[in-house]
Amino acid sequence: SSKAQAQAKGPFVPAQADYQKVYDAIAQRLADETDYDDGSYGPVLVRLAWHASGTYDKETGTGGSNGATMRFAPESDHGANAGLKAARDFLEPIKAQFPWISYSDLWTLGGACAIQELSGPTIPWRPGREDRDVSACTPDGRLPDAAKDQRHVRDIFSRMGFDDREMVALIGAHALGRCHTDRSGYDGPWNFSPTVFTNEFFRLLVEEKWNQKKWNGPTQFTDKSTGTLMMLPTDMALIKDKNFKKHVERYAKDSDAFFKEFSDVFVKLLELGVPFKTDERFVFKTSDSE
Ligand code: ZEM
Repeated sequence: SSKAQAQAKGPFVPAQADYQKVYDAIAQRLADETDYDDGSYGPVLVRLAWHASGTYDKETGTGGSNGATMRFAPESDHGANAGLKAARDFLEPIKAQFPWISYSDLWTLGGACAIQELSGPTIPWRPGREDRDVSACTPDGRLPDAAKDQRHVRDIFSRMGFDDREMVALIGAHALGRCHTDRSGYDGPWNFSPTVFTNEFFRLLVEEKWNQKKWNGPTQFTDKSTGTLMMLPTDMALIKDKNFKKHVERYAKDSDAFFKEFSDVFVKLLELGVPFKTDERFVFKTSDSE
């Protein structure tokens, strides 16, 4: 029919199965490329998705994952984004294989895939972000500064539209990955399994004794038991502030609550400011379930 012909000639409209192929390609590359950091690009992919999204300002509606403006200077050169080229480059072969996906969808899908592949909760994901040009770059200073205190954490995350509980849940992503002296200036991982998504960040925060590290670098904290783990000043703020601490204690005891609440708030983070045309979210199969 003429309708079928028109559809055949129209632009390619990807379906869930097409996005699952992208997910699978990212998961396969994560499994293949183990010669990096603690053996996985997963943590830095999560950080890319977070920094792409965490520039959102609810008052002006600017920033957020829509646009993928971190491809361009000045945003790529913002101090907070140091090291994220590793994550962007990791995803380039995926973009080449699936040229129809926008960078902004790809980077957020990369974060969702990494969380799931590193044994974290399911992250339902919605397509529809469109890339924007350099003029949409956000000003420096929208992402949090690890040297600061609870007031700063609240200022930054309430600008995105999050409440205390959501802020604490989100920062639980520090179960993953590590700090690099040549990126942020800080050094070390938050726990002993930095490539597995767990509630260990919270458990260690409440159960360990944390002392200020004696070194020439920026102020950070180290665990009394082994001296090999780290906390940032903003991480310590989560137990200094009693409204934050009650959620830290809850997540330390209840991994299921953390997984559920993290998933909800990470989905929200990845969608801030995006003018979606559809309400439907996709739940992707992990590599071990297929
Ligand atoms: Zn992070 N984060 N982050 N974070 N982050 C680092 C690493 C990682 C803060 C911060 O300054 C830093 C959230 C919130 C906050 C991840 C995810 C999320 C590093 C180390 C710093 C300094 C960077 C380096 O040297 O490579 C601050 C101040 C935060 C809030 C107050 C939220 C929210 C996240 C996701 C939901 C992840 C996964 C990493 C590990 C990256 C890697 O390369 O291993």
